Amino acid sequence: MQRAVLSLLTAFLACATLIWGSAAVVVEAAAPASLRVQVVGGDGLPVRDAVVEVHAAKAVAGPVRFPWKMGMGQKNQQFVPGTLIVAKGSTVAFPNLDTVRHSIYSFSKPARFTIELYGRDQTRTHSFPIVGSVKLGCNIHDQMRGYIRVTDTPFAGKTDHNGYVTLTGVPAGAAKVTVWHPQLRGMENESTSALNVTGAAQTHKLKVALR
Ligand SMILES: [Cu+2]
Repeated sequence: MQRAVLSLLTAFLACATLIWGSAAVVVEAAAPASLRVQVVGGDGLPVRDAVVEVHAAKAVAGPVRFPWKMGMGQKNQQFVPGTLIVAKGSTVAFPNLDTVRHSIYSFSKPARFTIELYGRDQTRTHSFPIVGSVKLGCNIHDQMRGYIRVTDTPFAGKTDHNGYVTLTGVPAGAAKVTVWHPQLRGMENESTSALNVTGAAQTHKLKVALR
């Protein structure tokens, strides 16, 4: 009796291993390729807070969504985060987390607007229906600078302090990669180049000229 149970168990384990093993293989094959991009300046040093956008040859269906908050706070007389990527059409919240009042203005082409002074723990919102970059300022505090990058691709991210950003799920094939940074030399502070996405994990180094 005991032996019968044991052999049954062995058979079950062997079967489970087989199923588990093949499932693991399938998952691996279906996993989206990750594309790692490093942005460096002319001196070879990493550029942080650069926005990298990849437009694949094949359009991606469905709305663009990002995992981070569509919010730009004001804290310690700074816009936080200093650079925010949002999907085209997003509404961004601007909570004032300071004890002093702030205003917000932008003269940038994709979104010209003014939000009058508002105080502590108050929030204002603004929508961004046009793709491009928006430079924010405050009428009271001249040193306050914030940037909103409005994009229409889900493959977008901001570089870390080592200049790296990882974009997942980019379809293989010919693609266009755009880097934006407020100090980048060139039209609209952008630099665009062609890129072949292999479908496997790959790292792509992009050199840009900064002011
Ligand atoms: Cu201010």
